Amino acid sequence: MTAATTPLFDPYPTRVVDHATHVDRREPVVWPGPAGGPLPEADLARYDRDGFVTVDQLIEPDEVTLLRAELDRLCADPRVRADERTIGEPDSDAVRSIFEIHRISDLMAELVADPRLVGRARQILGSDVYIHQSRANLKPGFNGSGFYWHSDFETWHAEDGMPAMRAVSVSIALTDNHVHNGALMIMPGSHRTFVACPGETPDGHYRTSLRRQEIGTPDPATLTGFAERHGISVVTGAAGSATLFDSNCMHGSADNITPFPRANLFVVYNSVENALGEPYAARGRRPGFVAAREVG
Ligand code: 6CS
Ligand code: FE
Repeated sequence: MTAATTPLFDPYPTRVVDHATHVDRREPVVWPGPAGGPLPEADLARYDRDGFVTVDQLIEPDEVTLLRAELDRLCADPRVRADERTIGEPDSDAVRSIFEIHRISDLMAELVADPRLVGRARQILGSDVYIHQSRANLKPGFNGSGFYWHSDFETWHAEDGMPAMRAVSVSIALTDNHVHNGALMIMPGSHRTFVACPGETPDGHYRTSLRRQEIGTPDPATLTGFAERHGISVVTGAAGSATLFDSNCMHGSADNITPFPRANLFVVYNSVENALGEPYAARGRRPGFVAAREVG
């Protein structure tokens, strides 16, 4: 087996200069592939245009109840709390995220393999898919911290060696996502521009970036221009709804200072044609629990 190597040409150079630069997206958003899938044409068109689409009640209320109880069970389990895949809140001992949750919980494993999710991912990516990353973001009431503006692809390209923009995130709301409790914010249309970020990737960056990301985030001037050009959509939805968003959407979410948790399950499906190589802008690979390297 030949060692994976990073090609000499990098179409999306990032973290190499001290200022943000823009590169037009090279890949399709909705990939051609075997026809058919659960998403109606209108949803595919909206996803192509905006970079995201929301599906009301993708999962049923009784499923939500079971998944919420499972999440509570995991958060109360001292072994889970002590696991390196569990990330704490920066300012409290509450849980911020549990990564690779589909390998920790059988119930979550069942959900991420559900055709209601996988079928939509295959339809958008035009190929078979595998799970690049899964996580629960708990965003508890009163002290659930936010996620600063970023493109996931910028990190997955720079730090995980993801070659192209051919991955989709599915966010399943396990609690009601209101405008006020830290809902996902996406700049519609931002997925069509790659924003290279300043700074150099520190060794072991994930140990800090998963708690509070600084490297791999655009500067305020760039974000101001993007927000003026694209606007900002606040993605709300009842528990059980889902949002599918492209790997390169500029997105973030605010702190949650309300009593109402915003607990979402995120699954990232990557095309089997887009398997990870060596990082494009980091000295070492990230661990498998944030960037899976087995495609099958
Ligand atoms: O670094 C990552 O892979 C994670 N960081 C963020 C802020 N979003 C995507 C992913 O969970
Ligand atoms: Fe993200």
